[in-house]
Amino acid sequence: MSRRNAIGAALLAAAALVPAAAPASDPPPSRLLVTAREFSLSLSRPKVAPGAAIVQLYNYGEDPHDLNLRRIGSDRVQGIGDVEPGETGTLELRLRKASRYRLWCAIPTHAGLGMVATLRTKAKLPGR
Ligand SMILES: [Cu+2]
Repeated sequence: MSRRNAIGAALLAAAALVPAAAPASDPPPSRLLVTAREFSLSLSRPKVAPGAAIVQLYNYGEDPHDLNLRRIGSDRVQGIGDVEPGETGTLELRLRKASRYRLWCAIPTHAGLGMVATLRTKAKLPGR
């Protein structure tokens, strides 16, 4: 084998090691930013794609806040614990399609003062 052919063979071998692209059934996660302040929760978008999701809570307020999330019709609560002012907390979860989720801050009195929001998910998974 000539030197040039040897290099070519090495490049082909390296190309075979490059991982295949992620399958269409595994789209990138939806992302939602929730901004907390006294006393509101603002969503970066009202509706996101179902499936894997990354929710972040940014505390733009002066007091600690947390974030709880429950699909309407379910008892399961997922959440982000206390986040200090200026800090961000992150939650990775899976969202069901065509659902509504209640979001709230569970620190006493905060939800009643307005720290509640509703998130909706689209009917279809992305890429299907
Ligand atoms: Cu709060």
